[in-house]
Amino acid sequence: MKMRGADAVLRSLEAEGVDTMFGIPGGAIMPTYDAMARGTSVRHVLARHEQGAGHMAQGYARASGRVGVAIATSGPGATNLVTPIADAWMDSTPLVCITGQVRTSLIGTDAFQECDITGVTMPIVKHSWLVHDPREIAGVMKAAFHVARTGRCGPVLVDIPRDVQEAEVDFAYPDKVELPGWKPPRKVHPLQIKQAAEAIANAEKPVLYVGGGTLNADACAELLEVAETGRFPVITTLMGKSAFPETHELHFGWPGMHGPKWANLAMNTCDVLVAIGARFDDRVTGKLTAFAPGATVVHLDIDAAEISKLRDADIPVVGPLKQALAALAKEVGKLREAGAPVPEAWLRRIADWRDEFPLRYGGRSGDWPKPQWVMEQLQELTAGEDVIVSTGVGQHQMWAMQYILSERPRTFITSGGLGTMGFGIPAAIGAKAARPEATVVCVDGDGCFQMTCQELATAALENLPIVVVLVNNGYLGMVYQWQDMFFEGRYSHVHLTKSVPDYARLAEAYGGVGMTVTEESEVRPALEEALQLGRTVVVDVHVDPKEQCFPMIPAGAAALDMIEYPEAMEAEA
Ligand SMILES: Cc1ncc(C[n+]2csc(CCOP(=O)(O)OP(=O)(O)O)c2C)c(N)n1
Repeated sequence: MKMRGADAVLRSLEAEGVDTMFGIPGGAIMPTYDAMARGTSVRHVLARHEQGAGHMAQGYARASGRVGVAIATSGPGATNLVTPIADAWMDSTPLVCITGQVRTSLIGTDAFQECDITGVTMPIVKHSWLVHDPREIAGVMKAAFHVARTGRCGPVLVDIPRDVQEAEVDFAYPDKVELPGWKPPRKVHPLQIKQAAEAIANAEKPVLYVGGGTLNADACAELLEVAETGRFPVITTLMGKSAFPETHELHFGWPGMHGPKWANLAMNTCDVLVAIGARFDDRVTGKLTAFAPGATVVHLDIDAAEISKLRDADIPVVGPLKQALAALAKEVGKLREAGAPVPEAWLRRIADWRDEFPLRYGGRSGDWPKPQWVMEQLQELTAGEDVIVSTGVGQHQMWAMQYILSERPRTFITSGGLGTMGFGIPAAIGAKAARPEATVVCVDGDGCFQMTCQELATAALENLPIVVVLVNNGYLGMVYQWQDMFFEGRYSHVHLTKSVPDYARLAEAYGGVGMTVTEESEVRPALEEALQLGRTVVVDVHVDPKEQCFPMIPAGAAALDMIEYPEAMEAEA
């Protein structure tokens, strides 16, 4: 069928089953926006900043399991997408970013709004294409979606010059992908599964260390089967949070820098550590050479490059996790039936540690509610409901990890690898677009909020209502905490103040509802109301600015050298 390149882009998105894309128009992408005006079944959500559009596409992808699509113009539009692309790269989020480029005759001439965006993003995409010929569009789009979602998920970029969008082309969407160089593993090796099953089923002190790859692989049901068949304790990373129901008796928290002591004790004293779609990130391991000493490591991952990257794997299992975990559950079941011992004593020991070293915070120390207590109220009010939580980056993110219990897959969406402040609000909007029936809550910090709060207009006007619970301590809290603990209390440029801007009035200016809460007694009613309203709401909760996030493993320290909630603070409280 004859059409313009721009129409071919939209017909390709439709052929891929895309229902929503997020973006902002501009000169070099105008032909494609004009094609939208002429008609497409794909909903376009108009963001207020391309970074917002990119994080929305990420939130959409993480909540739905489908590929997120972001679209922007050349030059500054494209460079504004760099942070979400890097974020998606670090957190293995499937993303197709489409950017306009200056006309092919102008490329390399420093033309208006020219930027070599395929060059800029080279190290942070799985692949990118600069489309020179309109006849390439259909094949490139097919390949882009295929690469983003197969193997280890991640971002790709399709850069399309304006004249290529305008040129006429005979469009046919291919059935097959022609990519001889891209062959992600499709099968797991039965021998690797057998070896893994034997090591795990016979372990005295096994731990399943579950990362975000499990969610990406849609392998949560299979994970549950492995854990329940073998009665293995499960510890989920920040990125793996929600891959396993957190009220399940076999769930034992989150590892690493702000993980509870019981989880880090279990990870670091286990005899068989089973990493499942996890990557031994430094925020999880602390000092690598001191991490889980003596444990036999079984590592399951779709990406062979992760095996023995940081910690040698004794038993590698490379392949799709859904298949691998299903096979592993079967093998473990056979071994259990044949009499392999169930690690009940080990499960009891971890549960005892949990009783002995619970998460702690002090009582009220002054005029403000404690942030952890606010998280507990949010947990109580949302337990059992269809709620998705996104977060910003900082102390509030860690408290959300510690106190909000995720029950269903894809219900906790956060920026793990890149740690991008400003991720929370747009990611929540994208999640709402993917799952309109769910209540979407963004737990944000006052610093993070100010990086992307303009997207509240998008939420209000595009009918994508979200509830922002602002943990407002008036500080760049996590940096304040580090200055307090590691820089002898020399606070340097971390004070924001709680009341500028007036967050509630700002929310109203953006077409939402604003509430300011300064008293403990007001917290629950405000949250209750916000969760019921069905509108975009910002609940600005002024919390104790002195509260810090514990336990904490200082960067580079051994995991077991963690700092616990200081007695002094407790006494003061
Ligand atoms: C874009 C970006 N800039 C800087 C940082 C460094 N950083 C990490 S946490 C943090 C403070 C976040 O403050 P706030 O949003 O108020 O959250 P809090 O820690 O107080 O809960 C900063 C500045 C970052 N992670 N991302």
